[in-house]
Amino acid sequence: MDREVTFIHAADLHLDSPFKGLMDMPADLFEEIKWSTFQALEELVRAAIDKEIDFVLITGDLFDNEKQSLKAQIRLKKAFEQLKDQGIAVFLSYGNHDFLKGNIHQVTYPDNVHIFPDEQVRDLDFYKNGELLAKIYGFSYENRAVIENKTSEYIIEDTKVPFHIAMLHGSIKGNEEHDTYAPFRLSELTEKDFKYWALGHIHKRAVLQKNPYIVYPGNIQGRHRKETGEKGCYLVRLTEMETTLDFIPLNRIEFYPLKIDVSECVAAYQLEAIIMDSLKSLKVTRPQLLDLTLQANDTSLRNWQANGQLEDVLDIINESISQEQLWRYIFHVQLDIKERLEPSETSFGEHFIDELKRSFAENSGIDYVEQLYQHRQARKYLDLPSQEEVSGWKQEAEARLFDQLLGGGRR
Ligand SMILES: [Mn+2]
Repeated sequence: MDREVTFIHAADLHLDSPFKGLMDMPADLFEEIKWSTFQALEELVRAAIDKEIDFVLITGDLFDNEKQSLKAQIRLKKAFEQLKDQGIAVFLSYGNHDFLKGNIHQVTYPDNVHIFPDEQVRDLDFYKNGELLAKIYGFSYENRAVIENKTSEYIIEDTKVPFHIAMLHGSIKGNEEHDTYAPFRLSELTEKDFKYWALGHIHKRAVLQKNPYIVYPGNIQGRHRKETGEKGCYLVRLTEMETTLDFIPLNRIEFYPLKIDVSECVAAYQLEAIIMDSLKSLKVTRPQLLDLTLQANDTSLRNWQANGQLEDVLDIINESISQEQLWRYIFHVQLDIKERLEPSETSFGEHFIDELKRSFAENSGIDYVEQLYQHRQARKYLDLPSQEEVSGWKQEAEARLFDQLLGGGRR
């Protein structure tokens, strides 16, 4: 008989994320945004019940930080109770954002929830109708970082059990975009006989390999402009013969990058109509936070930004689109101006420009922001930015600086 299990694989819930970067938004929208991680969790529970799955796997970073907000713990407990009512088990491991030693609250979860208790890889049993159907392997972070490779600790002993599933919160060795925790090589995972590798840590969903499946489900709700598009979890069905995977979107609010060409505008007021037209042409299925890029061929746009006219236009647009049932809001804007004067045409020598470019290339950018993050008062409120964030800031600074220096002669 071909036996089967079905489960949901989620990770990086980051419940109660503070969305600090959006605090300037209208208060009612900001409230809604702050609830979004909890709503995504509700969607997850609904999907688990609708699809009548056997269990849920959550591979680390359930909470946004080690303090594990009490609100998040209570919500999570409720979610787990709803799953328990339907006979659905939960297997969870803690990650680098919610490591065990940082936990200050003492909420106890219902007994359908199985937690990996420490940093040693262990296996937990899943029984269905009295049969030991699956073994789930994993570990939890005890401290903020696990830097050693854990793959050698994943060992299958009881080969009579039909399904072996591994949970691992970490990243591929040599991945420089993210902090490398519990680093692994793909070959180290594939050479073992696990049916499925349920990864966590990387917030962008990715199926790294199909035989066996090695999967990052990504986070369940985007939290900033780099976490775009649909976010959710995977519904996985394992039989002894095959594995099927379906993505289920859970996010309540979507970060949406949008590029609009406004090169035909000759006066600032014309921006409004062009932007509105292009917004109207888009299909909206959930509230969106728009990260707008305006493209133009000359620097008038830069001037409209400098004299506040662009901001006025965006305020008017936001006022209108934020009233819609499925609201949208432009929370970030950047300019992409094609025509740049050659260095020789400016008052700056080529040598100076080259020097500046070299300086950007050689500096990571962290030196310039580090002081702020180390400041005694500031660090209470600010989390250290990721490498990705810092390099984003650097790119933006570089673009602005060169636009102003090289476009300066045109004003
Ligand atoms: Mn995470």
